[in-house]
Amino acid sequence: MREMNVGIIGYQFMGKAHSNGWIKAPLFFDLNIKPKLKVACGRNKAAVTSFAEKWGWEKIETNWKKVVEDPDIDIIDISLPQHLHYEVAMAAAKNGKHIFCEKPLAHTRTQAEEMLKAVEENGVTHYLNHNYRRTPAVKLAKQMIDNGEIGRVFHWRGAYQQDWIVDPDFPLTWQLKKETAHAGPHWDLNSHSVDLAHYLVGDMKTVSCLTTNFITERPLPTQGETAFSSGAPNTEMGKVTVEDAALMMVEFENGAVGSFEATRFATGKKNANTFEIYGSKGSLSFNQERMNELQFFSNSDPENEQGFRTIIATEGSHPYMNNWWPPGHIIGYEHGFVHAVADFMDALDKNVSIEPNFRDGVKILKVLEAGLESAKSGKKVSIL
Ligand code: SOE
Repeated sequence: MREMNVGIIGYQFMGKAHSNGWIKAPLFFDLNIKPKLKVACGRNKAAVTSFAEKWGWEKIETNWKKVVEDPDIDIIDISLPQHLHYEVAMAAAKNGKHIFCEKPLAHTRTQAEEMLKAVEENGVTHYLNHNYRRTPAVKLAKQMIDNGEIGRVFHWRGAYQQDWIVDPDFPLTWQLKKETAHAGPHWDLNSHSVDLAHYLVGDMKTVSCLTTNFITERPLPTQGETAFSSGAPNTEMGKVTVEDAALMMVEFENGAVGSFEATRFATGKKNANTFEIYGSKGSLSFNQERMNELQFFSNSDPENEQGFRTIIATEGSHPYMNNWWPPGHIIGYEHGFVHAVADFMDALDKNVSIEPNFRDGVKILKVLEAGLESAKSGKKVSIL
């Protein structure tokens, strides 16, 4: 079997999720090209060495420039926080590497546009990892909408709710500072919801948005502290420079209207990436916390039997499912990353593009940036 060498840059939460994808995809999917876990890169030598040993990366590197310039590497996996995507992606594209990039695409829309130009000019395959598109229930929703099963879409209602910073003692990690995160849940979470809305409903033309902060100062992080692991308490405080919650309303080009809510203050909601889509013939509703299920209401059901029904999206005929287990043997969060790798390798094999990609990433950041502009001005903003 043909192989392509992968160099991964970043080794934390997404580094693990992506590594699992590179490992599992050729085991569960019939791929013509197999990804080879060649080099893992990170600044902390001890940490990246232990990551590479655990996940089976052949060697390590502490300087990302050496990885993107290495003629032996075919694919660069950018598993870094988004403020670091630009430099790596630009260099990878110039060196002719295919790119598998974590979301959101970039820190700013301008960077994203330059990144798109670079990958197109260099003719490399580019993928942006909005992983939820490849949840079987979401893919099924897409098929049902395309088949006209809910008719003309009137409403999109998206809410992405988490609660990991409700505690005022939660430290000021990189996600809470403008210089590293650009914005708060509006960038981190609304980027996913806007991607799903683009995928399922269509492009948007205007946006109105408000953002707010509940906690404006937090303890500075201590050594080794990250968003997902706590360290020793710190009494030194720093300013939160991104929003804590963002609420957005949009008009779609096809006449539908939509709302988005992104927050890290929805106490009790851990990773509730939800949407509801209401159409002329029926409706669909999804909650990532119950990701194997899709709720479907159909006007075509006999009137006295109508109601939302739960489709367990695990039948072999549901997208991706025939590669996994018998019906009812549900799958999880990590499977979306495996599906993404399988589709990415397939796109490389067939020399076709894959979605979402950097073009979609630019489109998403246009919406989000218009949202921030609207939140600042208090006015409705056109997406240009
Ligand atoms: C943290 O908010 C986070 O890990 C996001 O960055 C991911 O994109 C999302 O899928 C889960 O939550």
